[in-house]
Amino acid sequence: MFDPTEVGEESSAFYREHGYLVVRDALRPAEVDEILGESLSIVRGERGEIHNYSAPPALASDEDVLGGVLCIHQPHGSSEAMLNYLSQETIVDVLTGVIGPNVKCMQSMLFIKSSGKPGQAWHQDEDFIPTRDRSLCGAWIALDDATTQNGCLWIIPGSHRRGVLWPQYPHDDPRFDCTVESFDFPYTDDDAVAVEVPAGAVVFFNGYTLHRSLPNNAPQGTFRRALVNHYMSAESLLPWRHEDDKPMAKQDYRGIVMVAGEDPYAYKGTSSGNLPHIRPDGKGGCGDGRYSLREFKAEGMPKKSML
Ligand SMILES: O=C(O)CCC(=O)C(=O)O
Repeated sequence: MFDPTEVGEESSAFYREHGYLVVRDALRPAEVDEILGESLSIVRGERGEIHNYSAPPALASDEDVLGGVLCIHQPHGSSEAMLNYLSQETIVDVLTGVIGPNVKCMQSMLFIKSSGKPGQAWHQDEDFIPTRDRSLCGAWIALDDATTQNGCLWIIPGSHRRGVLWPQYPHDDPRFDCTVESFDFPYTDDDAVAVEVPAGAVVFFNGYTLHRSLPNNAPQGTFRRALVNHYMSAESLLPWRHEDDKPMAKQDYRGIVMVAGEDPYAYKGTSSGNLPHIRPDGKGGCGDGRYSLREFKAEGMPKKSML
């Protein structure tokens, strides 16, 4: 695993070749502490309402409050600190190296992932956030030391290169949350590397790179927190949400934040974006229509929505 402290052409070349890159000490300890403090305020409901989430009683302990949440999507929609961290200096340096001079962000996710919480099954982020030029890049900021025990990322190096989106199915594997799983790709779990990183490191990964995380099996009362921000080239339209009656080829989601360079579509304006919301962790089941891979292959596509 290439693991530079300095970013530059060599690290961009590694990213292009392997589909990911680790930058240690990308954030100073004070920056990590600020994000952790802000995370607690968000989960306590002090930064405004979060769709499908009820803020806990004021007297609840920090551990209990954090322990109830797997992930909050779009925290930058309610927290100014989270919004500012979209443009953190080292992160933007790497992004302009691997994406180009003009970079926009469309998503943030704050994973709290306390002990006992599930991981995310194999997937490619471009399946969920399609770009037109394969420029999607996740910047996964470790807020705690991430280990195989507490559910670090696993990545299949080079899996982005073919530019293929593999099929997905609604798995029934209790190790993972309810999001669909990619399958039928020409790699095995043995091809994956565990990306164990200290707090303050950032893992950058391409939108076609297959990745997953396993459950947090660390002792009760501990967390594997990470803030994951997603970026792409500002030149690409973003056909992410069907917002009006435009044909598919013209769809361009504008709930974006520019973090570098110029927005060639600035004349369209921006929208406020998806509201902050909670990601279901599958506790209590994932609903009907979950399949083992064998059943899925035998029975074909389920009628219900797979997402
Ligand atoms: O942090 C994790 O456990 C999973 C993150 C992930 O899969 C993603 O950001 O796409």
